Amino acid sequence: MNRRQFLQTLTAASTVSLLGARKPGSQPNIVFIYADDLGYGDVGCYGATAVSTPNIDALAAEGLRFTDAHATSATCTPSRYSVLTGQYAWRKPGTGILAGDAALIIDDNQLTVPAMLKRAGYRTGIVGKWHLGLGRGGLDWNGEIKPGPLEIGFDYSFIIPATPDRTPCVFVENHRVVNGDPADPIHVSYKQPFPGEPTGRANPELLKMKPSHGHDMAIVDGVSRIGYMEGGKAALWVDEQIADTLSDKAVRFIEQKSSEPFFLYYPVHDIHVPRLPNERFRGKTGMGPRGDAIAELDWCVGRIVETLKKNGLTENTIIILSSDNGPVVDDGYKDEAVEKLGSHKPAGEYRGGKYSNFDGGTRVPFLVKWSNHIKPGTTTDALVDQIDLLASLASLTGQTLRRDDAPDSMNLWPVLTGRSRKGRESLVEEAGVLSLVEGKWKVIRGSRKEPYEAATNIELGNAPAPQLYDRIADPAERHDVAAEHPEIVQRMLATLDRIASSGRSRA
Ligand code: NG6
Ligand code: CA
Repeated sequence: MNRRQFLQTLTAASTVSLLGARKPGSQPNIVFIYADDLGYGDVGCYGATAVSTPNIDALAAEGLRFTDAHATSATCTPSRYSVLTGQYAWRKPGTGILAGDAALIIDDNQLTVPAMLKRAGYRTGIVGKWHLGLGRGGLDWNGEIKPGPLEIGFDYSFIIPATPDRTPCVFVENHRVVNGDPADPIHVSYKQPFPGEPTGRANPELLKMKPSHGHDMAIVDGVSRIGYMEGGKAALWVDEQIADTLSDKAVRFIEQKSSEPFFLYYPVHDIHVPRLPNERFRGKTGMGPRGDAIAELDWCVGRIVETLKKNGLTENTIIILSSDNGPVVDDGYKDEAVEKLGSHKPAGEYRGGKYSNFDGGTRVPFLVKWSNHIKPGTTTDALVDQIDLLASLASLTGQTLRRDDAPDSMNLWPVLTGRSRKGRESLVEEAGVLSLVEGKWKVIRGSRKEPYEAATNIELGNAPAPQLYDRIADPAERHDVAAEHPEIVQRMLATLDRIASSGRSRA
């Protein structure tokens, strides 16, 4: 450790203990807005011009913008699992994209962000997309739905169980389906259709938005989904109203009077498919529903900022915004996203997108705003990962983690607040295979998987031999230099194996 690093560590340590020593009630509130499938280049403050995102841009203008921040995975479930538990999802089998009837994948004994903050005296809530499974298998949607968010540390929960394109298409508030009707019980299956229920495959004439691939099972609100369901007619959501419903619940959670600080995890449904923003946003951009969903997302962000302001909470609330994986244009519906994309670059200058081993899969917008603590309008190229939120927020709230808690989460609180530029030295990214980023290098493991997916038109970045990219000279990962540096490839693959076999990456 050189002198500068030593001083940084010292400053970080003393700040943490000072904050930790604050009296209960003076801790800052935390809102984590987690967009779905929002790409690096999809918002104004990261270069988009075809869509305007004034509220998201304002977070950047008043806070800190990261240019090398990552989701741990190029798809939803593993990223969300990693954020909440501080453990790389790939360590645990069964953490790929989950069906809507999957069991909860977080164990009872795992520390989570909400459980950790609860320990520090926070009131904790989730409003939005869950996608981490519910129950223990064979769940009865008409009874008590648990274990779920409340069992892993949230005091309040209002969720979309899986994704907007997966059944069941109902909200679950705490342990119950909202507007569930015992006279019209809900059944869900991912194996076979229910007799008498129309499907996208058999009844395309009933659809207002047609699938381009997959998504030909149960029809809800004129849109066919993944998975089958029957019953619960009064409980079914209307896609065009999801943003309003969720933002109402988020506002209500913030405005609840209590002496405790709050943590709101707000995983919004935009801009995942099916993209059906409210009519207020229709035509707001020239990019069709995908662009209009970005406008709706921006409105959701604005509503949170407004609510904090109205309640005098602006100064004492940290807002963090990011996305669970990179962008996809055609994710299974004919919604004009491809036709109307124009020159917009959803992943910015990066290659690939959602599902991809290339950086377009995991490099995402990441903004942190905290008035009077973070210098407005700053940008950092420090390497950070969303998985670091757990250890970082533990440090903010003066808590020490046990060795086995959140084994891949690093305390980067000084970096997340702009007091240090020294981010991670390395990180593991998960897509089709694992990649290791270390300093300026990134190695992608070799595999026999498809290099390209025709349905989504995404370069997945799989290749039989390991690939090596220079992230500084070649951020778009166009020139594989593995053949020129076999020793670096071997060393990095050995490091990756060591990180995998040791079960942890935090020292
Ligand atoms: C894929 C779906 C895609 C999306 C994704 C999960 C098909 C053909 N594609 O399997 O539409 O739902 O899963 O997205 O069904 S995520 O953001 O939740 O990871
Ligand atoms: Ca996603």
